[in-house]
Amino acid sequence: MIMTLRWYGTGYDTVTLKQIRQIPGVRGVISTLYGTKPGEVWEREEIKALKDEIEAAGLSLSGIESVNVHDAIKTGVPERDGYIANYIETLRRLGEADVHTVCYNFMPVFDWTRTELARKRADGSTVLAYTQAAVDALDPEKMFASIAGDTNGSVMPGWEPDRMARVKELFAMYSDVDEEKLFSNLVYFLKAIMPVCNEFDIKMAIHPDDPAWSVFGLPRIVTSLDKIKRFLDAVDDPHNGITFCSGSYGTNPDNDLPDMIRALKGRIHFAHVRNLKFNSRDDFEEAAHLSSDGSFDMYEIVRALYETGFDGPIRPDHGRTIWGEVAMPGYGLYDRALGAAYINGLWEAIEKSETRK
Ligand SMILES: [Mn+2]
Repeated sequence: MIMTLRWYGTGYDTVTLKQIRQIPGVRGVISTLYGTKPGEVWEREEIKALKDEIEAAGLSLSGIESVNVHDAIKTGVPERDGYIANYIETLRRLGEADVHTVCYNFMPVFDWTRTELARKRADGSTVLAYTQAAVDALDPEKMFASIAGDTNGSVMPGWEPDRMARVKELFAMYSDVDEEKLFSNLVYFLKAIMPVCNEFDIKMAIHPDDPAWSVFGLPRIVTSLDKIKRFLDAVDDPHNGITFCSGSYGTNPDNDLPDMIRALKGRIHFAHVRNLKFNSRDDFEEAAHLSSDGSFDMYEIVRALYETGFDGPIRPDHGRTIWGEVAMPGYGLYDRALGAAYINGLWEAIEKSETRK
């Protein structure tokens, strides 16, 4: 595995490359051209500038999170072919720049859903949290306004204000898109992009839906092992793979995370590792990465990645906000650095105990 941290870019992130370089074992960052809009072709100069800046700091650009997929592709309207052509061109340019891992998602309207961005835990830290009752009581158009006060001035990826201003319109676009239609639109997209992925060895890593069930009646197709297998089989190419995000699949306690990792051997191209604490089945909050702080067995998750020969980029996922840091919720430096150190420690222990046998 290659330990990485997500980095939003100069001007967007409160964390600097210099700081990331000082986290032991972190070799790369996962980034994106944050200023681009879904559907645009990425400029070669901008890709190069991002890469050069990261490399000048002694790190690698280990992957892109995300190249966002335009709503026309997700909804399958006739304009999708033009947007797919643009997506292919962006992938080509990333491939030419020696980028080989691309994360994306196929979630309608909302990239991810939380009901609180700063729930206080017993230790005084604040975390993102989700309560089903709050979602059920909420008008989706007001979702953004209800959490916007807690973003510490950051623009939350997937919750950009200009996008949220169009929520009503977005819901209308998806009104006749059910799970089957969304699935066939995903397959159509994947079949179209596989040739360029093969040409440049670009591993596509779809991010799961978060949470792993339908919210606001919107369809969700990346939520469980059965559903993942269905689209991996539909486009059976090793470049069609997944991001294994423990904190997203883990929102559904029926998902056996280590078992999923083993079943998906060879198709996991990127790993997000984080822990959740369940207060009830319908209420969870993000925890420190340490197993005992949450509900997941992080040792078993990392062990399953090790045993399946996972060699892609891995990153600690959302961290708690601690030590007075002011940062984008989930994306401060301190707790993610602790998470990286912890995952590195688990990995070293597993590797050494395995090779000593
Ligand atoms: Mn994730």
